[in-house]
Formats: sequence, structure tokens, C-alpha cells
Amino acid sequence: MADAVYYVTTPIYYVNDAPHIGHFSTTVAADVVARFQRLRGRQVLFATGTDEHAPKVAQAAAAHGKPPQEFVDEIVQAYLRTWQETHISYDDFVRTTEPRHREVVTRVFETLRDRGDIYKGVYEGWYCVPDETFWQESELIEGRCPNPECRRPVQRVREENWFFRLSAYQERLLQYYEAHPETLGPDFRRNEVLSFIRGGLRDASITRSAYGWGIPVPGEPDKVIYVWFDALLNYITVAGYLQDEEKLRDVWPADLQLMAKDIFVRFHATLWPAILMGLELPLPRRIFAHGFWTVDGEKISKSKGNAIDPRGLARDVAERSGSRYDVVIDALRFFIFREVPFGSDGDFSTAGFVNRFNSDLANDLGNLVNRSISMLHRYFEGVVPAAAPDPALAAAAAPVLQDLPAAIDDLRLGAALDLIWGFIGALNKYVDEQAPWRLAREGRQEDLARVMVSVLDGVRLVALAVSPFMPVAAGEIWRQLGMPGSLAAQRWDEAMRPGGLPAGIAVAPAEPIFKRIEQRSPAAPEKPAAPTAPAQGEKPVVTFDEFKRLDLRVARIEAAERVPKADKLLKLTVDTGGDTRTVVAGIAAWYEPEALVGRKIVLICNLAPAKIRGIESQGMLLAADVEGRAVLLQPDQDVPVGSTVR
Ligand code: ME8
Repeated sequence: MADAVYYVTTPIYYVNDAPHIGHFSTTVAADVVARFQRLRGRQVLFATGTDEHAPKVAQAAAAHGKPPQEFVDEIVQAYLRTWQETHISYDDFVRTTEPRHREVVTRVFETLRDRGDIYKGVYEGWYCVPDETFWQESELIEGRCPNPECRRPVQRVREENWFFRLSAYQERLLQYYEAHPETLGPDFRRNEVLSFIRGGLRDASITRSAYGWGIPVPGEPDKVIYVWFDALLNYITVAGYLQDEEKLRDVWPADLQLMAKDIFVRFHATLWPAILMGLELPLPRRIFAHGFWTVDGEKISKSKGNAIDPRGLARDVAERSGSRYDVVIDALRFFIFREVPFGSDGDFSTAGFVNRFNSDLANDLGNLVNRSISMLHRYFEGVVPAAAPDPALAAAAAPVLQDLPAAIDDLRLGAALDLIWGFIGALNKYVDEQAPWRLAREGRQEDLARVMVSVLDGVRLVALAVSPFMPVAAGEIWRQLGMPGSLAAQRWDEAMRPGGLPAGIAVAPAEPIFKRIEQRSPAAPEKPAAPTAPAQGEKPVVTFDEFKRLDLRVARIEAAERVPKADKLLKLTVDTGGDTRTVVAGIAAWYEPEALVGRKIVLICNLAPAKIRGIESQGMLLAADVEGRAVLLQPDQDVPVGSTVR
């Protein structure tokens, strides 16, 4: 059958340096898509690799005093190790120095030359080495590379070279994109491509004479093939072009080619499709460019030393939180899609990661898994009882079951996570409302069995849904649930149905998967102290005089609103009897702001103020910790505002 395989690619990265968070984000996105396709039963070819013939790679090798091949052989290890440790499930890793690829490049060059698509001429203009791009004088900005992601100095070049007749494809490309607008994504980047092409395509110089490092031009060994012409062809090398006709038929055209915006317009959306047209090969189904990451508001740059290495960061966080390294890697995979809509630019900050880790993973997902498994041990000796799940479970799971596939297909990866976290929220709320501890107290065994089966079955569905993003953490949830068979062997259509939790299986001992990370600066907590009580006996004894130092009073909530971009926080205006003040409380997951207005609470009035998300919080309200949920304390009778509590 033609095109039976789902083929997804990342760019092949330059091996002048080790990979950073930018390379990581593209590669993880491709991995999420690949894993999701496999979960849905598709056969997948997921390819990544390295682009090794660039002049800047040769320069980096020279700077290290090494021959280029020796240098690239070393750096490629950093890529292989990073992808292995970050759970990238690629099927093929292509290096442009491999014979299979050199052969393809050489033969494509000859074919296009014989067809007249490649001709000889003189190139005179400017070349940007960091960007590996030729520019016309008129395109430069203040004498520098016009690419906004680059803007570095350029070199004057005058060479006899071979040209690819790109201009001949201008109209064909425009017509193609008019007929197939879905090829280019996201939508808002399509116009950029169209106006670039309409602005006029010039023939592209595709050989260079100044460097000895590269694939030799057939018949002219003093010249090498331009790195971009070489690199783009990797996508058909992997697909078996000129090597395996059957494979090519199954695999090509690629279903999804991913990259960031830096190499989208000129290369992947223009030069690449034109080369494919020249070879009479169909165009990829979708070419998608995501945004650029900055780090703490700054462009990622080697000289600034701010290139975040995902492995180093994960190691550091694993140490601080006590969570497993491979779980923290998964958390990082999750974070890059949770924080910014995939496609847009984003700013990476470690503090942002820590916040998300604590709120979405340690709190929402981690608590759900941990408390549901602990309760099964407590109430059913760890064995899943026979009971049909509550219809409420199917209702809560419906958005994930119905909308997750389309969200991932459309690369709305943040929206996909929103769906999953909506479901996690609904499950936590279900537990709070059904209060299994109350059912147990009241001896309502049948209700208790139904509630426990529903929530654990929900956890099973969450593990499946989240597995493309966090394969190791999801596997750990699967293991703790005691599910038979491996998570990787599951298929969406059969497994993603409520009611699939087998009765009689024994869950493993509950072990926290995501352990809270303590913020580095205790003086200025990012979040209010969570209302979680440490185990009894952990706190020192206090004297009555010490207790008396606390100013505890009954206060009334006058107004409540959500704190933007902090889904756990509410900003409360409270009347303490003596004054009206602002308190920030981490209770948004459990209380709607509207429902709090007018409510009486117990407030510690003389707690040192703390800045939380830029808001000064003057006091803290008291809440009971019920299996990780906050339950507000309030007086038993209506008492005047300002009454002291002792
Ligand atoms: O361009 N934010 O390789 P490259 C987001 N070899 N993504 C980023 C990023 C950032 N700040 N920095 C890098 C090349 N990336 C060529 C590709 S393909 C035939 C040849 C990611 O090592 C993103 O995917 O400079 C971007 O497109 C790619 O790395 C550029 O990698």
C-alpha cells in the first residue's frame, strides 16, 4: 500500500556545538507526534540527525585543532546521548557524512544538472557563515545578515559556482500553495512564505570553492556542494530515495516536517519544495515552523553562555526535588508545550519550570495518582474491586477522548495538555466531592468501590493520554496501577475507553513520582505556603507564649479574583475587623472566586508579608489538608468579623 508509514522529521542539526533547549523543543515535538501516531496504531518513521558539512562546523573543528571528521564524530555523540536520555524514540538518525547520503546528494546533483535545473555561473555577493546563507547587497541590514535571528557580519564572496534554477519554480510554488494551503503551518506563517516567493526568487548558488569540507561537486573535486542543498536532501535519503523504491513509496511524501521559524521561509518552504519539484517527487504534506525560545528574555547565544542543556537542568532539578532524573526529563518535555502555545515564541525560565513542576505535576497529577493508589490500599487492601465506573467518569473523559487526536494532529500541543489537565482537575474534584474517606467511615462499601474504580480508571486514561509527552512518568503510573502489559503496547482505540481497569489487579505501593521542588529563595516564596501539613510529629513543640504571638482572627472575604497566569492562586480582599487587606491564597483549584465572597475565614494577620507573583500578600488563611486538597476553616457559628481565635 502506498504511503503506509507516517513519516515525521526534525531538522538535522549543526554539529558545531551540543544541543540546547531549542533543539530539544523541536525534537520532543516530533517525538510526541511519533509516539501518538504509534499509540493510534500507525507505523511510523521518525527521523532526526546531524548536518555535518557546514563551513561553521569546519571552523569550529579548526578552533578545536581537530580534523572536521574527528570533530563531528565527537559532537554527534552529544546529540545521540541527549536524545537517548530525553526519551526520543527516533527510528533513523542520519548523518550527512554517511555514504548513503553522500551518494544521494551526488546523484541528485547529476540528475538536476542533466535536466538543466543546475547550471554554471558566477556568484558575487555576501555570505553569512553562522547562518550558512547567501545574501545580496541590497538585502543586508547595516551591512549585516538580515535574518532577525542572526544579524551577524557577512563575508564578501566571488566565485564561479553552480546554480539551482530556483526562479523557474516561483509560479509553480505559488500555484501549489494556493491549491494546498494546509501544507504550510501554522496559518499565520503562510503569508510570510507567499510574500517571500512573490517578491521574486533568484537562482540559488549551490556550490562553494573556498572550503574543502563537504561533498565534492561531481567532476569538480575542488568544489563542494553548498551545505543547505546537501542537508535538505537528508529527508529523502532516510526515505530510501535511489536506494529502496518500495520503502520510498511507503514513506514519501513526509507527513510532517518540523523546524523553527529561522529555517522555514527560505529553506524548507521554498528551496526544498523546488528541489522536490525538480526531482518530480511529491511535496511534504505539512511543513510546520514553531517559534523561537529565548532564555530569561535573552536570545540564546554561545557567547552569553545561556544555552540551557536539558540534561544539565534536569540533573539539577532532580537533585533539588528528589525526583528521578528520567521523570524530571519528562517534566521538561511537558513544560515546553505547557508554557507557550506551540508555534509562538516563548521565554524559558527555570523558575517557570519549577512552578509548573510543583503545581501541575507534583500537585495536580502527582497527588491524584498518589492519593488514589494510597486509598485503594487503605480501603481495599490494594486490590481493585469489581464495580462499574461512574457515568461521571465517561463525561469527564469525553473531551480527551474526542479532541486530543485532533489537537495533536494540528500540533496544538499546549491545547492537548489543557485537555488532559482539565480531565485531571475533574478527577481531583470528583474525589473531593465523593469523599471516599466519608464513604469508608459510613460503611458504604458499594459506593466506595464505584468511586475508587472510577478514579483509578481515570488515572489509567490519564497515563495513556499523557504518555506521548511523558513516556517514562506515564509508564511509572501504569506500573503503580498494576496494569498488565506494557503501556507502549497499548492502542488508543481499544485502551482509551472508560471501564478498562481490570478488577482484581493489585496496585503497587504508592510512591510519589513528582516530588515538590523547593524554591531556592525562601525569603521570597513564589507561591504561598501550600496548605499541606507535614507528617505528624515532624514539628517542634511550641510553648503557649509562642502560640500567643500569632494574631489569628476571623475575617470576611470581600472580593476574590484569579491571579492571571497562576492557575492555583486567588487574590482575596479581606476585612479583618481592623483593616481591609490583600491575601494571596493557593486555593484556586478548589474554590471559585465568586463562591468565596462574603465567606468568613480564619486568618493569620501578623504573618510577615510576602510578594507572590508581584502581589503583596498580608496574611494567610487557614485550611485543612485533605489528601492534598485545601478545605477552608470557618467558624461553627456566625461570629463578628475581627473576633480573635485562640
Ligand atoms: O539550521 N528556539 O541547524 P541548527 C527554538 N542544520 N528552536 C531552536 C532554537 C531556539 N532558540 N535554536 C535552534 C540548522 N532551534 C540546519 C538545519 S535541516 C535540513 C538543516 C532548533 O543546528 C529549531 O528546530 O541551527 C531550528 O530550526 C533548528 O534548531 C536549527 O538548528
